[in-house]
Amino acid sequence: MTKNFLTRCLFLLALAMAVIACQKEEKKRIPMPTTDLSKVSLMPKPLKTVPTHSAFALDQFTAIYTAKGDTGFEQVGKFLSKKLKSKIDLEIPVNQATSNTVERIIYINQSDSVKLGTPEAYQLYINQDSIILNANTAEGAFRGIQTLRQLVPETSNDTLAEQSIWPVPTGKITDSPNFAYRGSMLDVARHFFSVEDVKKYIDLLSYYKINVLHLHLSDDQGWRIEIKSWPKLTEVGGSTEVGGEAGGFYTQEDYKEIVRYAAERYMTIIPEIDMPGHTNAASVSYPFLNGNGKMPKLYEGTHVGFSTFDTRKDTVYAFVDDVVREISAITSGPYFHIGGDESHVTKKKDYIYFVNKVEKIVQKYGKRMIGWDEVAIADIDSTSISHWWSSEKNAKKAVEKGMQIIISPAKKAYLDMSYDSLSKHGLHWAAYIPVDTAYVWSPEEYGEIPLEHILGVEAPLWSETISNIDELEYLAFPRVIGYSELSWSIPKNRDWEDYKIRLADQAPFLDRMNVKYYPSPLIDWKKSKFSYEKIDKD
Ligand code: TNX
Repeated sequence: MTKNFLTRCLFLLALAMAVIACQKEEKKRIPMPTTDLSKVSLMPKPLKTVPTHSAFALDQFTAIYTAKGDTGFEQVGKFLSKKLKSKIDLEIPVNQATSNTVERIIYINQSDSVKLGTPEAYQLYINQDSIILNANTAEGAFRGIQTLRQLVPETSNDTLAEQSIWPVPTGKITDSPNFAYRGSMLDVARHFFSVEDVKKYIDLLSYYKINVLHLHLSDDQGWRIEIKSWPKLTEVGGSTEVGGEAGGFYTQEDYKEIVRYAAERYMTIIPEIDMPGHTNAASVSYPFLNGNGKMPKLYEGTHVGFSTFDTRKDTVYAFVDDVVREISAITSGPYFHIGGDESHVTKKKDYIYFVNKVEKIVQKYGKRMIGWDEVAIADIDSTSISHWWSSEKNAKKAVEKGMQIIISPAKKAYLDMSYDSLSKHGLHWAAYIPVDTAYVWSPEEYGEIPLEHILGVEAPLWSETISNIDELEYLAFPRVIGYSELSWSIPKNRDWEDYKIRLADQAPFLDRMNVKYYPSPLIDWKKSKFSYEKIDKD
């Protein structure tokens, strides 16, 4: 055996290995959109899905048509077109005169026959040459197009046709929410978040059919909304935040823009002015408000429960009246949240006196009052709403008063609780909340709240430990997706094993949106098939 011969053998061996490697490469998974409607990872899970195992070929010959008039359907069609353009870079015309290039249509139809009992219900009929979305209201149609956005594959099926086609699996989806109120809360008081950040959060939430964003606009560390009759609230009270950074606030124009942007996504903004506790920033701005007997100073720490308004002064109620009036005038939704939590330095009788009076002020300006669960100890009206975060006793008291309850138990639904002891952000006074704990519980059975008293579910995100959008996203995603399913989908359709696969399949969307979600080790993100099925080349 010469050296030369050996070199040649080694060379041939290397070549053979390279060829085998190439063949293996060939056999690698090629993403192929599924034609099985029941296999697409929809989030939240729809009420009912019936696959018919074929595909609607979404392509350049597709057009969107909608119900006309001022019903809002045309805007929904345009929203869909815009979102598909950014997803797959395809321009889909909306309500343009029929031309002979149109081969397939998406029709967004106003239909009174959708008998699902809620304004947000919709039906999707996907056939080979048409997709028909039926809804009673544009709000229902808007929820329906979120499902349709999720049905369109991320990449086209280039191998099967001359032009790009995005096959949408055929079948029928019938859908309607389990709860009318599906929310998240953002604390913009402990750390301020810009209008752009809030808009991004709204846009992401609306993709998952969440329809309420509650903004915690004031706390000890900051006052975040312009009140024209009391300008120092923002000049002084808005000037700092936890950690001593610059703080910030929304002008009324900013706030109106947030409300408008949310309304475009059929989302209600709920303003919260937390009182009579959590009011240090207001009292620093106008010291006559203060009732804790100390000289108020700007506060950049994270303790709670040390501040209170002086509940026995008429001028305090004149102040509250102005604040509620100005904010209510620029809030299109029906609710006003008065906080009412952790008023540890307010005497019980003063607290009751205060809440009773403020409830009337809120009603005077045409809003329904919401308060954290403590408010149930006052003489509350049955039309007001209790926001259960901590005390089951208070929640039951609210039920006895005939009130509706929003379910936000800190142990299960607080987005500011860390995932585990290694988490970069968050607190853990209530619990560690890994992604499975966040999902595997039932709002319907949490405590003994009769179902008819449950308005819905909300996941609050307190911001003591987060100061920018990346950190916000780290705590909110992916858990908030689970809360969307807990509030939209019926218990029978919720299952952790099935959910965690669908959750992994959210990665391409979240990545495309540049969402810095927490890559929980409980989720097999890599194994995700991204809504595609494997095709075997053999
Ligand atoms: C309790 S929940 C609070 C907030 C804190 C939060 C931190 C509630 C009504 N009050 O003031 O930010 O815990 O997790």
